[in-house]
Amino acid sequence: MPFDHRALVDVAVRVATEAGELVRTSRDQAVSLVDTKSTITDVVTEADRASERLVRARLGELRPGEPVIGEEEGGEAALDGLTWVVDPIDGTVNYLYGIPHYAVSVAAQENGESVAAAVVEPASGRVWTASRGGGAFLDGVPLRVSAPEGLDVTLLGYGFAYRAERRRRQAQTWAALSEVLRDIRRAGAASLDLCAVAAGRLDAYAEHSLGRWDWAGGALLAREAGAVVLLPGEAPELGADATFAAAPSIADALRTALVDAGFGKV
Ligand code: LIP
Repeated sequence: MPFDHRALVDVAVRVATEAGELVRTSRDQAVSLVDTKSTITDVVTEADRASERLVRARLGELRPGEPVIGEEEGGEAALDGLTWVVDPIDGTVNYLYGIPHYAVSVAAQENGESVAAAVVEPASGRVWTASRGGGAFLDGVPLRVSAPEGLDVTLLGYGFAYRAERRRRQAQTWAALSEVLRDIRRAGAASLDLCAVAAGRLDAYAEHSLGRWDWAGGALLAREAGAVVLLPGEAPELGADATFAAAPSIADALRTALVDAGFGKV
């Protein structure tokens, strides 16, 4: 029986909002105990862990029997049916530094494709939502991507890898791209970068080495708002682990410019 995507969005909003409130109110204590993962800059706080524990517990109550994949505890996707994909704090470094630009992202996926999502910003209270075929919204207001006339008036969001030697190569790419674009922005939370594309606050976004949890919610919002979205593995010329989202008016030109700047080889 097909899933009620609208009902799934409501569940995602509910649990992401509850987790976001926990994250927001526990920051002073949470950032006093910080661990690292892949590199010294890849941090995790007790709030990341507590947020994911809360989301898992609430999904277990509201959607019993449906597996969860989370950034901190991992997990396996359902072979047939629904899987929940959770980033308990997307933008953990921002959270650590007290920069109020981070989110809790909760998405439902069927066979690896996002069908419902909520990206909640605890600091501002903004709630980004989308369902497959149902559109994308910020606080209930419909979203539509921008339509820049060319790359010279395109604002691109991006992110750096945690590994220093890859960041050096990425920086060379952005130096080349800065000559052809309006400007570039590095905000530090992939889900919110993808939401920004959906809202036309960025014209495009590109980054390597995201986890499923980073893009699961925001990519659905961007696609539902009309963006061209390419997930890891869908654009080999941009790199096997590239995530790309762009306004249709410049998507093809930007893909070419990224390749010419070496983005696919960093
Ligand atoms: C972050 C992403 C961001 C990326 C960071 C990090 P996290 O996710 O949202 O776009 O540049 O390196 O991966 O680790 O804060 O959930």
